[in-house]
Amino acid sequence: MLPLLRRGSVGFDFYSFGVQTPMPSRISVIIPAFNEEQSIGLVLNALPQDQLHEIIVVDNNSTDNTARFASEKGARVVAEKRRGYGSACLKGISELDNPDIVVFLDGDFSDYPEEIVQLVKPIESGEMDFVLGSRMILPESRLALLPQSRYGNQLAVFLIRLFFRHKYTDLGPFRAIRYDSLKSIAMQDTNFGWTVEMQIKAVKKKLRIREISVKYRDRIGVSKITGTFSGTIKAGAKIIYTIFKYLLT
Ligand SMILES: Nc1nc2c(ncn2[C@@H]2O[C@H](COP(=O)(O)OP(=O)(O)OP(=O)(O)O)[C@@H](O)[C@H]2O)c(=O)[nH]1
Ligand SMILES: [Mg+2]
Repeated sequence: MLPLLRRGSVGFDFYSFGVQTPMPSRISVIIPAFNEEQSIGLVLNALPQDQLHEIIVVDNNSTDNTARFASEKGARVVAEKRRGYGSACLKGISELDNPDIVVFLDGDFSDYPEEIVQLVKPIESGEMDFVLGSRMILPESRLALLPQSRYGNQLAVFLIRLFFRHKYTDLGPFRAIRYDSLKSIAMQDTNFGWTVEMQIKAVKKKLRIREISVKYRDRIGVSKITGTFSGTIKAGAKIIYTIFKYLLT
C-alpha cells in the first residue's frame, strides 16, 4: 500500500535502479461551512496541509468570521450564495483543480481531520474508489452522535441495505472518493440528501466501497442541521425521499 505521501517528495528513485515510484496523489478537501468561526481554524490546523493538494472552504454567506479565519489558516475560500449543504459541496466540486482524490469534511470539528490519512489510504493503494468514515463502529463515537442522527442513520442504512443490497453503517460526512468516480456519479442534491445520494449512486455504479471506523466528538458552536428540530425533520424527510427517488430511477 502506498502511504499518504508528502507532495512532491517522490520522483525518480535512484536506489531502485531507475524504477519510477508512483507520484503522490493529489488530494483535495472540500469543507462546507456556515458560521463556523469557532471551529474552522481547528479543523484546518488538524489537517496535514503539507500533504494536500488544496483545501476549499465553501462559505454560504456566513455572518461571522468563518471566511477570514479559514483563509488565514491556509484554505481557499469560495462563496456560494445558494444555501444548503449540497449546494456548498457542488460549488466546491466546481472549483477543484484536477485532483486524484476528493475528501469531504465538515467544518464543525466533530470529525478528527487528521484521520484523512487512513481515509485516503485504500484509494491511494488502488483497492477502493470510495471510502466512508463510519462513526457507528467505535462506541464513544457512536455516543457522540445526537440520538436523532443515530436512529435516523440506522433507518436510512437499513433501507439502503433492503433496496440496494449494500451494508453501510452510517451516513457520515467525512468521506473520500476517487475524482473520476465522483464525476461518474454526477452529484445533484443541494441540501440534506447529499450524503445518501452519494452512497446510493456509489452502489449503483458498482464502485469499490469500504467503510472505515472514524472518531467523532460533540461539535463546537451552533448546530445547523440535526441539532435543530426543523433541521432534523427536514433532513430526515429528504433522506427518505432520496432513497425512494433512486429506487425508482
Ligand atoms: N456552506 C454551507 N455549509 C453548511 C450549511 N449548512 C450546514 N453547513 C455546514 O455543514 C456542516 C454540517 O452541519 P452541522 O450543523 O454540523 O450538521 P450536523 O452535523 O448534522 O449537526 P450536529 O450534530 O449538530 O453537528 C458544518 O460544517 C456546517 O457549517 C449551508 O447551508 N451551507
Ligand atoms: Mg456536525
